[in-house]
Amino acid sequence: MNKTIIVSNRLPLQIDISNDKLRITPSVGGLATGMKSVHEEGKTLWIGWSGLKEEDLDDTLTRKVDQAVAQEHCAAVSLTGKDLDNFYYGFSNRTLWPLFHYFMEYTYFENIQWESYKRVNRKFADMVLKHTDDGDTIWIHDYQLLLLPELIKRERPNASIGFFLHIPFPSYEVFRTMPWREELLRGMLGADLLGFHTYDYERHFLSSVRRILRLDTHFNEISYEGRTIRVDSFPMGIDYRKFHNAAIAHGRQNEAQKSDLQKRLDTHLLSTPGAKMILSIDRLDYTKGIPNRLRAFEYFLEKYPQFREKVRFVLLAVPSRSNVPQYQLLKKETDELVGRINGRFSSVSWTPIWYFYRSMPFENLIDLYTSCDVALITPIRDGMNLVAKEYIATRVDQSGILVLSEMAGAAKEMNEALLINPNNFEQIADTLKRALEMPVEEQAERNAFLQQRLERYSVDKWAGEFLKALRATRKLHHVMVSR
Ligand code: ADQ
Repeated sequence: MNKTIIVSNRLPLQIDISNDKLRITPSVGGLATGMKSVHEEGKTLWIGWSGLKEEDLDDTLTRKVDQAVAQEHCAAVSLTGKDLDNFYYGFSNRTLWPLFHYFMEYTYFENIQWESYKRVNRKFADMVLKHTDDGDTIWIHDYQLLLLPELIKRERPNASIGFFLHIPFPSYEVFRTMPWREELLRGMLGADLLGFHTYDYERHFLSSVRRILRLDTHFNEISYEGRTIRVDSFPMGIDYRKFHNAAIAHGRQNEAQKSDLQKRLDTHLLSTPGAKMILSIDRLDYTKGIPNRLRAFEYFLEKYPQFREKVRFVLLAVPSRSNVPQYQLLKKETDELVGRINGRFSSVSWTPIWYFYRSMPFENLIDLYTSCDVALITPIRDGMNLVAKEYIATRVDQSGILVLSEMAGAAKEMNEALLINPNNFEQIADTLKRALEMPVEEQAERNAFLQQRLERYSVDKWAGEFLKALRATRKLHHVMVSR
């Protein structure tokens, strides 16, 4: 019987080892949640890195890890510290990530890292080939594995291979600067179906294929090496019910059930009549526009002093890729900006910014989403942005306003949010004022539309639609071959 294989850089689980004992916990990230419905059917295998370096495991531990992940229907690809430096922190996060997000000044092109990227994609391919037969369906995720579709297609020509990119695909003018642009495109074209979050990314990809590889494209199809490849957009959703129901349960908590964070939030809201809270949540990443957001907030306090002592900005930044130099600089810049703004505007009873630099458990995310009147999400570039969707899903009484950057893929489907250009401080300050003063009726009207859409296009629908389209391309292929 044909199998379905999911491949991503990381497995959807966290492994902790202490005294040679393993503890496995499932990951809570968007991808892990999204694929849960597919993976839980039990007929799929998920291939990826376990999160543990090869050097840290002896033969016995390796065997234990393999057995433990196998029980979760997963298989682990083994990566060394050097692989991580060059493939993950190197080519993936110092070349592809900045380039695809239009941060050309942060983009390094280094041959050693490219060679490692090819080697690690080969390692993934070997693991996939070990576990697949020719008729299987294989769904590959994200920018760390751009070469994998071709490596598999060569050996499994009848497998249905799908590829989904979670970050933007940049315009041709940016992509063409990549020294290995042809190899990367040909790598991706090993897939039968290529999925992107938005139509724009799809268009950019098709344009690079036409102009760099000189291939013919017909609407969203590419003819390549006797195959027809389909390219389409599949905007990723969230587990709407999980967030919405958690917010309903949260609203029913009595005092004893509340978290310490919630108690602090309540104290603040009760002690300041008319107090409002603005929230932002992201990984500490330069694409997320955190310094811009802070400067825009500072400008807002300058321009509209009536909001001083009334509005608090809760900034939650999750540590990320902290051994890449740009991320260290960003951390320093963020710390300094928060310090400067708090130093400048704080009074005895009020601090304008509450800054958390850590990951938080799901319960605390719900505390924040449900307590804050405005979500201020201002990426400079973002493939989609799930936080914007999660915020709306938790607004059970349909109050709350989402202020969202036009540069996030999510803006394409969230027209009822207040959309801003993250580089326009004047516009952000005015929009914040508008959000804080918006009548509840208007908030409810906007959120009703947003919620309906998010509920309809939930993440399992996204996964289901992609797999349906992938299986349909296989049928199309069979019809064309038998003609
Ligand atoms: P990310 O860049 O990681 O994802 P995002 O889409 O916002 O960005 O997803 C972040 C996830 O992490 C959310 O589900 C959020 O709840 C969770 N999270 C954020 N802060 C947290 C915290 N402090 N503690 C715990 N959890 C936290 C990449 C792309 C995006 C794209 C997704 C999915 O960069 O553009 O939307 O993949 O394709």
